Amino acid sequence: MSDFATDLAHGLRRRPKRVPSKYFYDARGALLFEQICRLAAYYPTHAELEILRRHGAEIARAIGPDVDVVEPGSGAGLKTRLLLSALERVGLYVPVDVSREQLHATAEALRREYPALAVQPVCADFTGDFEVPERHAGARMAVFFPGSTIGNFEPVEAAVLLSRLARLSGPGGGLLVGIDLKKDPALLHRAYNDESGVTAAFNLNLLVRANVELGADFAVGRFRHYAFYDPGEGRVEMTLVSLERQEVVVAGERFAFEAGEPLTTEYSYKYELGQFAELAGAAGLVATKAWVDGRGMFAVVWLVPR
Ligand code: AVI
Repeated sequence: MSDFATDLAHGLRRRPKRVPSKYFYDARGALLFEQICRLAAYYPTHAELEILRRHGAEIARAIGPDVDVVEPGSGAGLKTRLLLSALERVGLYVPVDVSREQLHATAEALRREYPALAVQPVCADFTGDFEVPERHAGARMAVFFPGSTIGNFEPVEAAVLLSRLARLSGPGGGLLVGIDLKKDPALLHRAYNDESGVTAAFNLNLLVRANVELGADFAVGRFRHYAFYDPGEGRVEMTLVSLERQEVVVAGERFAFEAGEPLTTEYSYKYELGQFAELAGAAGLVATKAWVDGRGMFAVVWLVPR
């Protein structure tokens, strides 16, 4: 059985029902996510790009020259270009992603744009173990983890992931991490419930993917995208709510949904800078610098081993 089948069946047995958000990103999911990033209401991308454009030189100074860059969950690469252009003498760039086509297309484009740069893509799920290609002696490693992807992990898992990435970066290196900041819940609501319905399509695509890849029989029209901010938990929760009592078969197993029952598809944690520094501390990292956009929506943090 595929990991997707195992994880989905396992998540459907839980109460409340859950599925890991990493399964959003099949080819259609990746495209829908790119569309989300272009929405005016989805401020994280715009805010992070503003930070990288405005503070690129200072970020490059914090990271230092002669560095290799690894990017887990690399995606389409606009932020990557801003970072690579700001840094002084990058030897090697290692994008790590599950989407093979996007990974190789991005790698090819970067090789053309940065002829002096060695680009060695790794097709892997960065939440598991992955090998980084052989590096030249003495190379320092910066792990670039933008987009607030760290927010999609529950705090304990996030600390585990940060400490794994810290081991990858080694003693002289560090992690450049994008985090979404706590803010007016009305802005969060708009960002995760856009009027054009792109986020809804992105969320529902998980069921489409299960039908196509696993032969599941989700009646996609009988589920509704529902995202809300829980201020107590400090996270946006994306759910798919069953509009009626129904049964679904996944990998030969039958699952019952009550009318109104949610399937949680994603958590997106929002942090205060101090809170995130504490989380990083639990992973053996110190936040030495942070850059925030003009509206105080998003931060890019440079973390180094303690
Ligand atoms: C990838 N990740 C950081 C996005 C987020 O905001 O948590 C995924 C997303 N979900 C809904 N819109 C965007």
